[in-house]
Amino acid sequence: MIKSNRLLSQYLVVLVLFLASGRWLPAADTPNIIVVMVDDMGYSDLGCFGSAIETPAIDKLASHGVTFNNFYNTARCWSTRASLMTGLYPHQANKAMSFGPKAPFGYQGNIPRETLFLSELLQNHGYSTYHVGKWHLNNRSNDVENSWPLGRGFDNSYCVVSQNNFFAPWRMRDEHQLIVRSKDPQQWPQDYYMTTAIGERSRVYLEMHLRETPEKPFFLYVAHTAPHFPLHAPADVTDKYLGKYMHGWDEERNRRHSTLEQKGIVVTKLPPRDEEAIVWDSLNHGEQVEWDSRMAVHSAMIDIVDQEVGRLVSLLRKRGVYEDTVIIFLSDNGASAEVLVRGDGDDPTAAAGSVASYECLEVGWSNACNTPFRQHKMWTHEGGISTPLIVHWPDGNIASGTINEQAGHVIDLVPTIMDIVGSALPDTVDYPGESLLGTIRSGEIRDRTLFWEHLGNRAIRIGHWKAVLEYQQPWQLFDMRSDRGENIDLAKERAMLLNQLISKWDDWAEGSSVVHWETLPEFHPNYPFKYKRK
Ligand SMILES: [Ca+2]
Repeated sequence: MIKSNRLLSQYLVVLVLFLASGRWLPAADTPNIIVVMVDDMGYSDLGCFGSAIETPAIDKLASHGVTFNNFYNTARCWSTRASLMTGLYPHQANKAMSFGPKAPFGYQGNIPRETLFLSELLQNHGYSTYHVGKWHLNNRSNDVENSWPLGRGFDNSYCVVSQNNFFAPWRMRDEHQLIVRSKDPQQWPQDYYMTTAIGERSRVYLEMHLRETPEKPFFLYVAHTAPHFPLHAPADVTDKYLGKYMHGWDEERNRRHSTLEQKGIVVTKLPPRDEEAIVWDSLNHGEQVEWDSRMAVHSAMIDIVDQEVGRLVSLLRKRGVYEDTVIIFLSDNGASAEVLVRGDGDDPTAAAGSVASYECLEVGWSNACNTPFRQHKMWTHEGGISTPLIVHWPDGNIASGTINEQAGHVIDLVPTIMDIVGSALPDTVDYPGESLLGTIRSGEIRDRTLFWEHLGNRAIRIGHWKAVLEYQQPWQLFDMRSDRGENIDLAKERAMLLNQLISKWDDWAEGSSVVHWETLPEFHPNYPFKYKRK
């Protein structure tokens, strides 16, 4: 009986391999590509990066893939998405801000029609292309259709338009249709949750693809809106984490810092608590319970993203396309210290994470989520621009299970993905990024020169040196080999080196449509926001 079972299973394996190689798998040199991007996740929010949040599916991608620990985004939602899609710095794509046609190029918000998107490049290379979730690249002009996913190279798109309620996102673009539903959460299914819906549609597209165009490789871009505020999550998942953060943000930072060092992901002195954050011990018990619940909801939001990643991976396995699918995971910016109430406002009597609440992490927890770094979303210090980047590709002959210290930036993903699929980049464009495929396979490290500008915050990294400036503050200089916590400012000690870096930043700014924030006052009368003050 055992023997016949074994024979049967061997026969099934052969049958599956035959069917797979004959029809269901794309050619070996054209793997499928999945990009999973999360929104406002802190550097150490994944379980494998030191948090207590349960992310087993993403942790497994990391342990079987290559994890970049020196990878960067642009510090903000739309600008990172512009770079992800175009391979350009956001200013070069006219998407540093969305100030409209009167602003200088770079800050208007309309990505030029002739700037090709990753989706268009892959579509031209024979890929079926699917978008699910956040977009944030539509513009202010009347040419709305052209700037939505279906106008920019995606065959199918399920696009979240309103992001102010995870239980009732009342405006969506489902393919070409703008769907406007009730704002009243009572009119929505009680088990509706946006992250789950995004995961479900991802699997619907994947099943549809394998049913209808299995001969083609696919590109699936899953842009989760979690864990961006409002802090919303189903109570049963939040319950898992309630009470687990009563130790406060200082202790949480210490725990994460310790784990990051033990794992060798980042070794640096932990910077002091953000000066805007309240001292935990000065809070009374009731206040601590309230803050604990916020972090519990944040944890639940990431936990649910992970569950959806797990379901997607299971489907890839079930359909026999797991081995030759590249999965790339990252966050668009660091955790956010913003204090904003949008949508229908916050009912202070509502339970944390529930539909009538509208709360943010704020500075204390954001500081902890960005451990071991300084600052938050919107800053160009390490806490604003750093993200884990995980590249998982079972058939890709990659250095699986390694942590890669190569400095990289989201501008590298277009060159990397086009390198992976074996297609040349358009030679009409001077792409600022580089393919990471070589280092994904060999682990070899090269010096890079990378630049940032957002809201007047600036940075440049050359090799292990980073110069960084907070708007209206002096430039600082840090050694990234030993001080990613940005604790020891070497600006005075290494003034000549700093001047060289500043000069390079100025050259880059001039050649990349970056203007000095000081020259744009009419476009941002309310800046700088009080991003993190309670
Ligand atoms: Ca974001």
